[in-house]
Amino acid sequence: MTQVVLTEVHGKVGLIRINRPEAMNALNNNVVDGIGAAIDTFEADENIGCIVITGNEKAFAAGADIGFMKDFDYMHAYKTDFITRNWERVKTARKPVIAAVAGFALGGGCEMAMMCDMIFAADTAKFGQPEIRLGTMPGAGGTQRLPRAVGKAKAMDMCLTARMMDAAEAEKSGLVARVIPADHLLEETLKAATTIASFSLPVIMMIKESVNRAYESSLNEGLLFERRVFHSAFALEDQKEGMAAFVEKRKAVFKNR
Ligand code: DAK
Repeated sequence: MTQVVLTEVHGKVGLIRINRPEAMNALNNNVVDGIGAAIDTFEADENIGCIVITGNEKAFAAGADIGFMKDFDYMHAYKTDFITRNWERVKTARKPVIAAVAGFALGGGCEMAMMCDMIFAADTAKFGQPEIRLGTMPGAGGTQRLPRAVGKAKAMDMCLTARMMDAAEAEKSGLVARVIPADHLLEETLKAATTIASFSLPVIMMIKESVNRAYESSLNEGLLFERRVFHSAFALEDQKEGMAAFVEKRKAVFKNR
């Protein structure tokens, strides 16, 4: 049987590839379970400092698998906690997760990418929430994360008209961190992930947690959270090493503690 999720380790980076090319990487339970299992493995591995999720050159993921869910009724979706059960594992990862998107990121695919900490897009990337065409609506964060990323006007436009946003517009609108020529997407994303993973792991996690607070709290609460975490960073051996290395004009050697 084809493995619908493949994993690789590149130095200190864990790479997850969604692998259903025959279905534009549509997300079903096996795919979402596979992504969750890969994240579990990479989170438990002290050597890994950053995780990348990618698809193939045609699609990151063209949404939840339409054939799989088309006959669901309300009770089935509710009782099985459709997708929610395994879906949120990306969100709960403590190490940074980067989505490397080429081609289509539609519906659940766009939502999966937005659940990651940042998106690097190939110049071929196309983002959209076209569920309205199927007689349904975004159900995994599209109506919530998209407006936070691109603002209400563009989010309404995309969710209500089903139009796609290309990579250039996505970068201009704040949905993606970088646009990269398609041929270099993975190489450049792995390079950035390797840079992140070269730093102190507890500091990486503290920064991720603090930036995410900005979406969950008022400015003052967020600033207080940041200040407390910043103060706690003085308890790290890696902070002593990082600052000593700067003063001694040498490269820091972090021990992740
Ligand atoms: N599901 C299943 N199969 C799909 C698919 C999908 N989402 N997208 C594409 N495929 C399949 C096509 O059926 C086709 O299969 P064969 O006919 O070859 O067997 C193959 O992939 C190639 O697709 P096309 O022939 O259509 O290729 P094109 O280049 O012409 O078009 C396209 C590419 C991506 C524009 C088009 O395939 C398309 O519009 N796909 C559907 C996009 C879409 O509507 N996505 C939204 C789906 S709804 C939730 C979490 C998530 C969700 C809901 C709840 N919870 C946590 C509660 C998510 C919902 C959705 O994503």
